[in-house]
Formats: sequence, structure tokens, C-alpha cells
Amino acid sequence: STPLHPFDLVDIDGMLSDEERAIRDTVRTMGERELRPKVAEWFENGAIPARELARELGGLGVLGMHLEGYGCAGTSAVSYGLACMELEAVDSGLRSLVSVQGSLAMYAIWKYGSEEQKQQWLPGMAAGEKIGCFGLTEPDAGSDPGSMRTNAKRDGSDWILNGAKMWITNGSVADVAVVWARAEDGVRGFVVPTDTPGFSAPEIKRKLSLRASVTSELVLEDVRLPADAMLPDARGLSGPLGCLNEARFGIVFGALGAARDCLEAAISYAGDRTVFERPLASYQLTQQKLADMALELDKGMLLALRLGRLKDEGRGTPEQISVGKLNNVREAIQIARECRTILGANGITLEYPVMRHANNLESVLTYEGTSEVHSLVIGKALTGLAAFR
Ligand code: TGC
Ligand code: FAD
Repeated sequence: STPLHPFDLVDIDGMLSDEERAIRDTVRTMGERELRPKVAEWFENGAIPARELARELGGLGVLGMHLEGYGCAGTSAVSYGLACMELEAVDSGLRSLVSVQGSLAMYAIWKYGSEEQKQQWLPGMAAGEKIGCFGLTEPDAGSDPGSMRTNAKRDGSDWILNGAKMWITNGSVADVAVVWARAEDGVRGFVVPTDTPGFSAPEIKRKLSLRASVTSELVLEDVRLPADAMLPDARGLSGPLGCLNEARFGIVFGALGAARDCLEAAISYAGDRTVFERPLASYQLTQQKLADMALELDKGMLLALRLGRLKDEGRGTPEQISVGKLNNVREAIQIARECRTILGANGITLEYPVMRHANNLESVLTYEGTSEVHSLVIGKALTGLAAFR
């Protein structure tokens, strides 16, 4: 019989189409060859060559890959998820770059933008020539984006934006920012070229998580924009939240990539490491850890694939995405921490990917809706009662 693959005990691979497997393998090969050799250094330095990376990822075809037209590949949701998984197996920061570019900034323009906005920005963003960011969170409005203070006021036909956004991925390196602001008729989205006077994006330093990713503040001081800078088809909070569904979906797969990479490192380490005269892998306690982690990885994959198939049939709901995001990120961080124990002291270094993944997953647990927010979304679906406020 075929030996069981340690990361795919129940042959989930057999549930993928040839095209899905091919896309996954292409991203995996590129990630292993081009990104993995450099990622520990990027993480250690807290700096990435963002432009070069964006072009490389654009060349690979993963930026906005699940969107149709405007230079985007138009792949299935499952293929997009698998690409996220392979990128996050290298580092959550790389998947973040792709999530924010494709699922947040590009998706907002693709879904809610005018034809002119789409023509102007999407082809360059798909190619990685232009980098985008997505400004929803503020210093005092994270889980509750409805309390945002950034505002957009009319001056003749122009818009004047004032306010501040916080924790914005790709902010300092972006050419274009999709900024959500309170206008007279509620929350609206604006396409802001980052060279507009009054716009600045200081980088946030001293992070202990997601160090191979640019995170910034966005400062908007009397930023004057023409009337056509507003996204015409996004009205209210459902605009930005609609984008979040896309990025959260990618994370459902992505987080498992980080977990798989940890498990791979732990199995290999346990096989090589001798403790009390025998391989660490030969002890029952170790095997129980490995078995439990493999189960969670496989269950998470089944969940991700189910959500992907639903999305491809046009039937996924936000609540279902919350189930996936909550479960898979929570299990991934558990796996990363458990793997760290198997590596002992070596586990705390950048010689191995495990603690880097564990630290990154702290951000992943928080962004795109914290685990508490997703619990409350599911709680509301179960009881019909909203417990957010
Ligand atoms: P609530 O009153 O429930 O809803 C307001 C309006 O939005 C609609 N809606 C959604 N629409 C689409 N998708 C969803 N998931 C939606 N959830 C709600 C809702 O139907 C309503 O529409 P309408 O037309 O009736 O006005 O809103 P609330 O104020 O009670 O808040 C609900 C809550 C807490 C679930 C929501 O605000 C939330 O999800 N909070 C978390 C915020 C968040 O996830 N922020 C992420 C920022 S971006 C980011 O983190 C990028 S990191 C990426 C990376 O680097 O990879
Ligand atoms: P808060 O909302 O202040 O929450 C603090 C704690 O309170 C959390 O544990 C939370 O779960 C809990 N809590 C909140 N409400 C409730 C409740 N009703 N009941 C019980 N507990 C509750 N945002 C963007 O817009 N764009 C980006 O590109 C982006 N990138 C990011 C990159 C990184 C590395 C990080 C760390 C964050 C990023 N974010 C981004 C911001 C992210 O979305 C927010 O951090 C997140 O939504 C949580 O908001 P907060 O940090 O303000 O925490």
C-alpha cells in the first residue's frame, strides 16, 4: 500500500484538481527556491525588499489571482487558498503582502470601483508594479471599525480626508491606499494615490511578529482628492467587510501552511535528535504530540477545502469563513507552539522556522478579525443574539 504522507494522512491531495495541484506546486517551488533562503534574514532585520518581492509575486501570477479580468488570472478560490498556504509555509508576512494586495486593495477596486479606477490600478497591481494597502483600522477603532473617526468632507466637488489609520500592511511601500472614511452618508471608500499632498505613512518598528512584512500608520492631513476618487459601489461598513471575507478566506488556508511547515521541521528534528540514547521521535509522548498535530492539520485542510468549494459555487457565507478563520488560526498557533517544545532550545532560534511562525501567528490571530470577534460572529449565528456591544 502507498505509505501515508505525514502531512496528508487522508489523501486530501486526491480531492484537488490537476490545475489546483499544479498551481500549488508552482507556488511551492518558487517559495522554496526564491523566498525561503532569504526569509529568516528579512525577519531578523525587520525589512523586506517589498518592490522586488511584489514584482516577483506578480510574475508568479498570485496577485489578485482569483479576480477576473484586468490582468488577473481568474483562478478558483481553492487555487487561491492553496497559493496562500504555500506562501505562508514560508512566512505569514509574504502571504500578508499577497492578501492585502489581492484580496483587500485590488478586490475593493475590482468589486466597488468605477471602470476608470479599475483600468488605472488593477493591471499594474496584478503585475506587482504598483503596491496597494487597505486602511480600515484606526488607533482607537480595530474590532469595531464602525467607530472610525477618519472623515471625508466635500469641498466643492472635491473630497478632503482627515484622520489616521493604524497597523496597515504595505502602508509605507504602497503606491495606492484604499482608505475607508466617514462621509455624510456613512462609511465610504477612497482610492488615494500615496503621493497626494497631506498623505504620509510612517512605518511601525519594533514588532516581534510579522517582521518580514511592512506595517505602517497612515496619516491623512487635509488630503484633497477629486470627486472620482470615491469607490462608487461601496456604501456603509458592508463595503470593507466584504473585502475582509476575501482575505479571511485566504488565511483559512494560509495559517495551515505555517502549521505544516512547523510540523515538518518537528518531525525531521525528532528523527535526528537523540535523547536518553534514542531518537526523540521514538518516544510515545513525542508521537502523541505529532499524531495530534497531524489530525488538526488534516481536519483544518478538510474545512478549508470545504469552504473553498462553497466559495467556488458562490455559496460561502461570512459566518462560515469565521468558522474557518477561528479554527485554523487557533489550531495553527497551537501546532507552532507544540512543535517549538519538540525542538527544545533550538526551537527558539531563527535557524528553524518554528518560533518565527509561532510569533507571526500571533498577528494572524489578531488581524482580519480577532479570535474573539469570530467567536462572537459564530455565537450570533447560533443564537440570533449579537454580543459585540
Ligand atoms: P454589523 O452591524 O454587524 O454590520 C455592519 C454592516 O456590515 C455587514 N456585514 C458584512 N458584510 C459583508 N461581510 C461581512 N463579513 C459582514 N459582517 C457584517 C452587515 O450586514 C451590515 O450591513 P448593513 O447593510 O446592514 O449596514 O457591524 P458591527 O458594527 O456590529 O460589527 C460587527 C463585526 C464586529 C463583526 C465587524 O465589524 C468585524 O468584523 N470586526 C473586525 C474588524 C476586522 O476584521 N478588521 C480587519 C482590518 S483589515 C486587516 O486586518 C488586514 S490584515 C491583512 C494581512 O496583513 O494579511
Ligand atoms: P481591539 O479591537 O482593541 O481588541 C483588543 C482585545 O479586545 C482583543 O482581544 C479583542 O478580541 C477584544 N475584544 C474586542 N471586542 C470585544 C468584544 N466585543 N468582546 C470581547 N472581547 C473583545 N488593519 C487594517 O485595516 N489594514 C491592515 O492592512 C492591517 N494589517 C495589520 C497587520 C498586523 C501585523 C496587525 C497586527 C494588525 C493589522 N491590522 C490591519 C489591524 C487589525 O485588523 C486589528 O489589530 C484587529 O482588527 C484588532 O483591532 P485592535 O488591535 O484595535 O484590538
